[in-house]
Amino acid sequence: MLELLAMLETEVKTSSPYSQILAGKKVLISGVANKRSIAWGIAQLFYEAGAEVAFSYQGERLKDTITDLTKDMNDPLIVECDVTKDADINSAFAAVSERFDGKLDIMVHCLAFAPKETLEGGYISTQREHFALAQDISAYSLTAMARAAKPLMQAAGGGSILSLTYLGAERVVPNYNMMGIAKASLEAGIKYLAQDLGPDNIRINGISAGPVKTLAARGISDFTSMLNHHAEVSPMKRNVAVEEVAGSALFLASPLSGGVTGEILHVDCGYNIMAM
Ligand code: NAD
Ligand code: 0WE
Repeated sequence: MLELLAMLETEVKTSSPYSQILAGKKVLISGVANKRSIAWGIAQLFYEAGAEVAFSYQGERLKDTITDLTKDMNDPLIVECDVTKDADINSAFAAVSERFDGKLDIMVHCLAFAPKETLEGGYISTQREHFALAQDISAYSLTAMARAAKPLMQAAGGGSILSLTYLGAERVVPNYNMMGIAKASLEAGIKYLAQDLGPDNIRINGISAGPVKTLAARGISDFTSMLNHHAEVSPMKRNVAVEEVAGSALFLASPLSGGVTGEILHVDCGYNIMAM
């Protein structure tokens, strides 16, 4: 019976015209920290859509986590890349190039960091070093990774780059503080990169996701009451699911979104349109 259900499921998946929309596409995904990571939701959907997925991670201890999560995938490349280190970016892309025959079709940038102190109290008290670190990891890293990905995407005849952002870039979200400034920089970077990469048929877009309870959210005090507020105010009267963020990522990564670049797509159950 279970076998029959599994077969039916496979049938439904493979008979959908879009089910293998990323067949044979070479993808690099950064930012998987655990099973709740938005990057992991995206990785699973892209894999189901036929992509060959490689992973980059921040620190040695995440390697086992990703190896464990991906045990049912086809022996993916899992490579260290702390984005604060140029040497890591260079060696990670060298490994990606070797694994993918010098080509890359899709890159997902799904990481951010600001020191804890900058996410509480007033933004006005942000220290110079904390500001620089948040910008380095959360915004500059997209530029550095896009530059490293460019020759591989040129070799593939084009590509699609995605990054994750948040409404705090556009409007004041209490306590998002330093991350809001870093996301504003990330979003402006997406637009300038779209100009630089467009002639090579490389698109770059952002997804502005509503709040999701991930590791990055767990450290935030009162995150639960924020989720409740979003669910009450948003037109859809609920919060967004990681699977929905992944669905929009699949659209932006695939030829379905050909002609879309430099765009920030809100995937937040409509929260951003509300004033009250
Ligand atoms: P997460 O904690 O699962 O992912 C954050 C990732 O950033 C981790 O994998 C971490 O290892 C990585 N990272 C931090 N510093 C790094 C460094 N120096 N080098 C390499 N990697 C580094 O949390 P998440 O919520 O899945 O976050 C992913 C992205 O989604 C972030 O850009 C975040 O700003 C964005 N986002 C999150 C939400 C939310 O509510 N969770 C909403 C909108 C946007
Ligand atoms: O981008 C984010 C969070 C990213 C993040 C989270 C942390 C927590 C632990 C960056 N740096 C750190 N540094 C740490 O030390 N989100 C969109 C989730 C988020 O974080 C908030 C939010 C929302 C939403 C912080 C305050 C208010 C709202």
